[in-house]
Amino acid sequence: PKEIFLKDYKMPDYYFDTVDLKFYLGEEKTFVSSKITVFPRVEGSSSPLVLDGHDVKLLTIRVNGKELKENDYRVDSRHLTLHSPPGGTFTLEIATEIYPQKNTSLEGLYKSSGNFCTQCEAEGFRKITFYQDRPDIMAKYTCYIEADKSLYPVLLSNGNLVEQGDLEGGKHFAIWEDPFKKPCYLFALVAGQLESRDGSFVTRSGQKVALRIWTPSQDVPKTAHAMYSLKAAMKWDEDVFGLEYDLGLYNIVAVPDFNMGAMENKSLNIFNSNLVLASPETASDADYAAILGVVGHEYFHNWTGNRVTCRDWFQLSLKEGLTVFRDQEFSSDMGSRAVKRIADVSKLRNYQFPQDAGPMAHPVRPHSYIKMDNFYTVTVYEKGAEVVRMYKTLLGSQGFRKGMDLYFKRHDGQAVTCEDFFAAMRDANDADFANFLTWYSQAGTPILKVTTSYNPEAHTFSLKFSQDVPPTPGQSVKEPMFIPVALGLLDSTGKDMPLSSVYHGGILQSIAINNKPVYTAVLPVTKKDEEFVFSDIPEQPIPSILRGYSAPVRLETDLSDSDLFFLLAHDSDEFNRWEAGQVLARKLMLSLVADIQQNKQLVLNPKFVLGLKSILSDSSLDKEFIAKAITLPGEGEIMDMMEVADPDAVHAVRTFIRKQLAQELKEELISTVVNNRCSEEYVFDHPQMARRALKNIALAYLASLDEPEFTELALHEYRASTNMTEQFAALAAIAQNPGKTRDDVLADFYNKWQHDFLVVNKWFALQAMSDIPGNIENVRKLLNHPAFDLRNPNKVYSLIGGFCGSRVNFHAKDGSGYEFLGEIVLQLDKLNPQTASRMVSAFSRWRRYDKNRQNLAKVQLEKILSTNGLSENVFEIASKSLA
Ligand code: BAL
Ligand code: ZN
Repeated sequence: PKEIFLKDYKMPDYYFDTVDLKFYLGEEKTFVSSKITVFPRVEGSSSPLVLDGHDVKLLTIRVNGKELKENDYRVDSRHLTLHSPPGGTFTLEIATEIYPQKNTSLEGLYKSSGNFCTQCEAEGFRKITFYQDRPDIMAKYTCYIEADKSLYPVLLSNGNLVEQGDLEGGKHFAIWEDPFKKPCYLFALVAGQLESRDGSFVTRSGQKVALRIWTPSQDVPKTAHAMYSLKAAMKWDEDVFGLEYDLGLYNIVAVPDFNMGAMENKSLNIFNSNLVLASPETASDADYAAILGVVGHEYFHNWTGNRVTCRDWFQLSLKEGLTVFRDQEFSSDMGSRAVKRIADVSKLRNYQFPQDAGPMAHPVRPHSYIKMDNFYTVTVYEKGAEVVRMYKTLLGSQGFRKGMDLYFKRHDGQAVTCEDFFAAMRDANDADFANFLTWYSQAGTPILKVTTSYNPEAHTFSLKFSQDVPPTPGQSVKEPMFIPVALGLLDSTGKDMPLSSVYHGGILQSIAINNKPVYTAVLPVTKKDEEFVFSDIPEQPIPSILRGYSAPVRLETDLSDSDLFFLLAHDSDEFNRWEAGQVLARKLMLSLVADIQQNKQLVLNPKFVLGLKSILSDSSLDKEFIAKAITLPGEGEIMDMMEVADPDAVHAVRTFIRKQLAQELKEELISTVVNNRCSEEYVFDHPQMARRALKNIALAYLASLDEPEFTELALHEYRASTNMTEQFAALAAIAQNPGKTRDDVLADFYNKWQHDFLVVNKWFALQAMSDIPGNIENVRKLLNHPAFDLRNPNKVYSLIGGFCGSRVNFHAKDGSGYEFLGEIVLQLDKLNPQTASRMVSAFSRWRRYDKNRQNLAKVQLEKILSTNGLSENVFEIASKSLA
């Protein structure tokens, strides 16, 4: 396999102006013709034109209407090369044949539940026809679709429907025209038996937009929340960024077989069903929130991704980091900002930090790839969003908006780079971003250490920062990063102190805004070692550092436990209030892990219990915040902080603390469950969701005790629930403990929901993730369950992905978990390389474990790599993991 490098980027020799596509959809094969207006970048040049193509059969090729002879071109398994094009603008016509019914990779044109659909990002268009499949080729498209009318009554593509009609032989056609130039990765086609929920939106300039969400007819009632989310997103983008929708029609189609979550094709988004369909009975609050966020995300791409796109795939974060940031902000504004921030930072820590510390570590803008699909990662998306957030932290809301406005003014209709975004932010604000660009080029999570000291005579408070970026594959030496540190100082009553100036680099600098002191200052840490000294600090403060998690770093402070308990009780920054509790919990868990490894008796620090008790009983706090604050850090997060990860010890410690807390806070937890029952009709709003979140976590704690009283309580909640959030939480609470009750309730749940594939996926995932001993046998059985199908990505993510998330069973000492994954990856790779490569990633951090586990995992990786016909996707992950 060939590695592709950012440094080798070259402008294309040819551009495309217009593209007319024709699809004749059939049951065995589909005929595709394309007519492209091509012009050379340098007038008169007639260098060879190389088109990409994969699993496409070439029928004919014409230049300016004349069919080419065999020695005018060359076709191999991946390319079609025209040796000497005419040397000016010319028309290229290509006729091809493809086989969507046989396409299990779910890239290009394929069938999902009897309907045709497409997925072209990143490089799927080459599975439809020969093309320059790269994002800097932007053209205007028309699309003619012809198909059997009874089998495929709905025919959709990008842009506006300009004509449709019936044809002989029971066929019909539709012609779509997209007035906006686009790269081919945004092309889409859907044909099938679908019905729509219709809505409309009037933009602030008065344009009426028809909104349609398409699904099989029985699912239309479950699209109300997606429609609500779409309208909310359209309004929000106008209000916050001044961005309007630009066509008269916006389509969303839900399909059950989809590799990703969703795809932002121009005016024809295609979604994985689980991110569209929701009803209170079948979808949880988390599903509702995900739908809101992803419908928003795909809509926001219309400007950040579609109108302004990426020059090449290395720039992916230009659109994805920015669009994730935008969807995070949208969800924050629609719900609770603090809770959303906590959830996003938890995701970063649990998934991105491990990636940044492992063999697949790559910068937000990678330097190279073998298969681009492998770089749709938490680093490009979530760390990329943190990078965008730092611009906003440094510039403020208004400065950030000025930067965005300039970005669109300069680049609308263009394919650009991360530097272009950086330059727009800088130029719009006349800002000095020093070494900020290293966030795009250096991988690894920076470690930021801070030591503090108070001088009671001089009334000064000093913070000395020191930063290190750990080495990552291919990058052994790192430069210092630009780290914005948002900081507040609390006085002895817990109030924020006013801050007006700080000594930095020997100069007294004002941090006041409009001559008024601030309560949170943003300190620009740009060097390896740097000191900031606040003056006029009348008493020893407790510093609240990295408020709102102002930079994606690992922070190490000299705060004592009592400082942390103080922040947990008083910090006005809710994120840091939660964070103080998490720092305490991480310290506690690590020290208990050391105890267990030395066979010491485990004892829980009573101060920790009291700290959580006061949070749990504080009625002034938001209920979802309480739920987050009493949730212990994940096992992965703790293992990540250990020299050698010990899944058994970490699991035992987390289980011990949970049970101990449940025992000692029993009364509070019982009243939390009882007082948060509610008979109101389900509404997706923050107060109701917060209530359910708190009740559900309290129930989970109690059920962990495995006492009949609480099993009964959980059973009662399971039976009494009228929505999936509470029903599933009660099921999960019961399922913690092996035994007959667990088996009965799991069977009952399946019987109730077997007709609903999305709910059945939850049922698979719950069992797959279970930590009950020897669960591998159950997972192997579920592989043969009639509802399971290796060809459906969601089912794979639920059962196989879920199993890999169980620290104890996936990492079983006997290697049974690794062996299972090894077998599955090889089966899956033949069907769907993208899904197989996501699964094989579970092996990537094998070096973090003990020698025995290392050997067992290595054997599986070696076996995978030595298999003939392995996909580039799996090859890249497996080979980098072993390197
Ligand atoms: N562009 C791929 C799916 C998404 O990030 O929206
Ligand atoms: Zn996206």
